Parts: sequence; C-alpha cells; structure tokens
Amino acid sequence: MGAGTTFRQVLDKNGLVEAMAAHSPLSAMLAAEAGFDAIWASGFELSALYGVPDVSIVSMTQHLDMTRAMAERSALPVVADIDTGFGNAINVLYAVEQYERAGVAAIVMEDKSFPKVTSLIAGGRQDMVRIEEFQGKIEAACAARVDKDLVIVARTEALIAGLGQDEALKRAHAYAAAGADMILVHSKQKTPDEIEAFVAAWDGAVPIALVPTAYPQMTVARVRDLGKIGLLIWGNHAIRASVGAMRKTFAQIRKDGGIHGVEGSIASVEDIFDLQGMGKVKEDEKKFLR
Ligand code: SPV
Ligand code: MG
Repeated sequence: MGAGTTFRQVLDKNGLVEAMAAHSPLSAMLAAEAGFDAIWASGFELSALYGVPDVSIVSMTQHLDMTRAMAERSALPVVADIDTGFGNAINVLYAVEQYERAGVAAIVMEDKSFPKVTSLIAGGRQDMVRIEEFQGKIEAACAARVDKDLVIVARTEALIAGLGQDEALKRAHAYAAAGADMILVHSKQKTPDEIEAFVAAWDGAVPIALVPTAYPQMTVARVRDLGKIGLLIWGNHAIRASVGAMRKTFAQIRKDGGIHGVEGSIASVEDIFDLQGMGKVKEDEKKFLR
C-alpha cells in the first residue's frame, strides 16, 4: 500500500490528519513517537537547519534527499513541502515523479512565483503566479503521479499576499477544478478570524489544510469544530524547539564552565542509543558476527 493511501485512510478514520514539522529523520522519528499522524517535510525548517533563509535557496535535491531520509526512518506518511514546484509545470512533472519515488504521501505546492519568499515575514515580497499557470502546474502534478492516491495539495498564498478572501476563494475553486485533492490556505494574521471566514465561505468539494503558526489560538478541537479541515500542520515547532533547547544548554555549559549542570535537562546518551537502534545492533552482532 502506498503512503498516499495510508494518508487517505487516516483522514477517513480520524476526520483530520495532524502533521508535525520535521527537518531530519530524527525529528521525524520523535514526531512519530509523540503520536502525530504525519510528518510535514517543511521547507522553512530545512532552510533554517542549513542556516539560510526560506527563499528558494535550499535546492530541490537537498529537500528531496532529506524528505526521502525522513520517509525511510519514520513509518508516518510524509507531506512534502515542494514550495513553488521548483519552477514551471515542466519542473513540477519531474519534482512529483521524484518525490513519489522518495515515498511521500502528499505534496504541497504554492501559487507564488519562483524564487519565493517565506510567507510569515513582515513586509515580504509575495509575488503570485497567474491562476491559469498554477492550474497547469496542478494538472502536471496530477499527471505525474503513478499512484492516484498520492495527495496533491494546492496552496494559495492570496491571503498572505494581502489579496483578500474573494481572490483566495477564486483561486481555491480554480485549483480544485484543476484536480487538487486539498486546498491549503495560509494566513499571517495574529488571530484565526481571517481563516475562519475563509472556511465558513468555502463550499468546494475538497477539504482544507491549515498551518496555524501565526494564530496559535487554533487548537485541534477548534479545527474539528470548524469542519471542512482535512490536514492540520504544526509548521515549524521542531526547529524552534531545538533552537530553544540548544541555546539554553549551550549557555548553561558556558556559564558553568563544564557539562555537569545540564545532565538532568538533556536526553541521556542511552536515549540516543535507543533512537539509533543500538539494541538491534547488539542482537545482530550475536546472530551474525562469527
Ligand atoms: C514551511 O514550514 O516551510 C511552510 C509554512 O511552508 S510557512 O513557513 O509558515 O510558510
Ligand atoms: Mg514552506
């Protein structure tokens, strides 16, 4: 069974897929351990991991390789953030073929022009492509998938670009008509009002995906009450949590002049051995080393 089928089964069963951001196989494994339904292979997180801005600097190959590694090390379906599709519809044909081979369950592609600018930055340049052009890219994504259960999520940045609800709805309907299985609508408003108004007005046949980073009042319970939401993405909490933890630990070591003060607040070496699967290595050594 393909990963897209697994994703669709979770959606049918739970009525919602809750995805946690990850930027490495280890963070994907920890998201699985915590009980999330899926992994968000976030472009923002991977850009931050490389220490560069999320403005189409990380290449498709870098993102694809990490996404493949996450899919290999975590049993959860992976939702791949393919940004703008790395170019035009021709680039999308190639990208979707590669991401499907890497084992992803879904791809999310946004209607900004390449190179893009990260969505939540204040005053960011948010250039959009024409609706017809993006419809061509969605049709290319649908045509490129071998497994028809691979979920194609079309993301509109109309609200991010300040174009308003009517434009966001127009685009969402056009993208669903082009074959998108789901519409992701992103907002950088500090409260859920803009998104809730969009959801209330949405009468399309496909479910909506949300990334409520800017409006953290949006809980799972509130999403379920809204209805119409198929995918909820916690967008960047793996990288932010790790930055917070590393800063705290590094500062403590500098302050103490040694590592003795942090032992109680960081993962033990044994914990890391477990995550690495050292138990199995020991068993395999007994079985196979002669
Ligand atoms: C990402 O996590 O890469 C996203 C979400 O696309 S956001 O950064 O909020 O645009
Ligand atoms: Mg992104």
